[in-house]
Amino acid sequence: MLYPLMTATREVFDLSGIWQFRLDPGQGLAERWYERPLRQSVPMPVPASYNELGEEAAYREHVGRVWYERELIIPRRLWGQRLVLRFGAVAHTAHVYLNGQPLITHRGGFTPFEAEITALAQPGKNRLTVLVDNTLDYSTLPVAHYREEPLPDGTRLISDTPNFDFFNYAGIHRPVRLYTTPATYIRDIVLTSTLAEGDGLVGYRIAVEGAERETVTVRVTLLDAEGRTVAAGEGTQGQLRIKDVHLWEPGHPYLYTCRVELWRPGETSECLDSYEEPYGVRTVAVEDGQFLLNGKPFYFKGCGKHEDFPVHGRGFDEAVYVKDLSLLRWLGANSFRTSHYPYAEEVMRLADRLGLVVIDEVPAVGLHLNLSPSAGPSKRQTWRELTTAAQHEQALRELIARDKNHACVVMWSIANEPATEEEGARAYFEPLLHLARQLDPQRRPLTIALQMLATPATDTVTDLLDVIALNRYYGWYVHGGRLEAAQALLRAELEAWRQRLPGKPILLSEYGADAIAGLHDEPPTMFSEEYQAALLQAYHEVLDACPAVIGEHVWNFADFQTGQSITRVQGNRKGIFTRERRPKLAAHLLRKRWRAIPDFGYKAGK
Ligand code: BDP
Repeated sequence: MLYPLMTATREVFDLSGIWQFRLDPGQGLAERWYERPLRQSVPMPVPASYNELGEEAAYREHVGRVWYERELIIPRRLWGQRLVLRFGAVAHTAHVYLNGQPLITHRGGFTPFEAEITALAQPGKNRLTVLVDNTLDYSTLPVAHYREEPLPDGTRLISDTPNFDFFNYAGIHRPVRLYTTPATYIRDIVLTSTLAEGDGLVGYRIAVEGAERETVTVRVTLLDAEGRTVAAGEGTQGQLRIKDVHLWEPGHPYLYTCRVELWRPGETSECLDSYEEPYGVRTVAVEDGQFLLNGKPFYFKGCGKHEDFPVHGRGFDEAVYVKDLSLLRWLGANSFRTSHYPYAEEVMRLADRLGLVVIDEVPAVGLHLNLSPSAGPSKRQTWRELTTAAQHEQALRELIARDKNHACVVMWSIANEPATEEEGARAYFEPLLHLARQLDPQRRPLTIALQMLATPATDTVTDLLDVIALNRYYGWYVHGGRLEAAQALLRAELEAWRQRLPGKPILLSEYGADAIAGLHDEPPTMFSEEYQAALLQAYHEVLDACPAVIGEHVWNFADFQTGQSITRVQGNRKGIFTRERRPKLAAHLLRKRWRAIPDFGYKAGK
């Protein structure tokens, strides 16, 4: 799926701003609120989460439906073009209506969707209505426990408790745009690269739609960073050779531009459609226990993150994205994971540009019914009770369709902390892994971040993956406060993985400790800044001594909001930065370490 771009043949209109908004007490659909202008509405920004934008608990703890509406004025001169309405992301289910007519429904809160509106729209004023439902359950990604229970006073309590550790922000989270294309247009561009003796071979496949599809000529041009043509070809597929190619990698994020044009036969002055895709040439492979980027052993230094910030919650904010990636570079980090869902397309474009490597994760989190404290003592059968397979497949398809050309994406994370030790896990994941390998034109490596019950002795899935990714909390949830025990347990587990799956690289995809900024103690105790720093330091000693470890991602980049519970103090405090992005002691420790670790060849000779 192409990112909406303004080109010589396309226009983009941003529909951000203040929309009308109303919480739905339950009757909105039955009363067909979409058929007339929204009554009793309040102003609400788009894009943003709505949860923190009202002082009533009803906003914050809301479960169910809300309505958004705005006027959409379409200039008459656009008629004759394809008019497409595109949503960057709506959490979690969106029903879109135009002038009271159903337009599109989309399930899944982190990937874009779009619909052509040419048939329903009219020149001038239109009414755009979006019904958003934030309900999650055992069939959705992420997974939550939806419950309705009677209270002694005769009322009903509806709760939707996340089976994951971040706040279930909701709303129209990413930009809504109206864009145009000509009637015959470029629908998709697929790019791949291989290297041959210093040259780059860029494979392309172009999907064209529309009545003139069979007759147009497709021209593909690769431009270097100065805008000079370095290779060109014709046709819907082919391969271009870039002589003495500049490779994309951290420290050298060189981007070419792939310009695609449709030309009518005989026409030489104006092309029918054009699009420009930034493209970094690089290769990725897992070989001999190493993660190879451009053939060189890469060491991941970085963090798991969240899209999370005060006031707008999970809403799109390019200032925060720029700040975060700048802080990552300040730390000397070279990578991050999009824990626990796909991030905004704009973040991916920035990462390409800044040379940050990304592990791209689908929103498959909470696929374990025996992990959370609310799970209770009785052992549940996760893979019998959950019905997420269809949604998981859709999320994977949509993520790969969206991010397949990004140089920054070097690996797909198929899930975070699923019950891979339970019966049924292998049958659940095998087809998904097969699908991911089929869908990705660049055949990137696959991983799953494993929770602590998935050990070398119990896990049933990881032999199918390319990289073992471990989320480990020794010294925190297990033997809290005891760093010598944490080191011994981590060391033993790494050795056990090496024995079970020799030659498979290991990434520490999460490790960390909560620290309340400003809380100090010596000797370090849990929740102090000193303890967080000491725990990271203790892990680093073990990781450095283990050649199979190809990287370290601290949990988490910044403090983030969660649901209310007795283990969270206004959220999860494992950030090395506060929620406002101020550094804790640990950030300085990591900065010292990571600036001394090279991106490539760190473990050479170890
Ligand atoms: C891991 C999860 C992550 C949590 C973290 C924690 O992957 O989402 O926030 O633990 O407990 O299990 O801090």
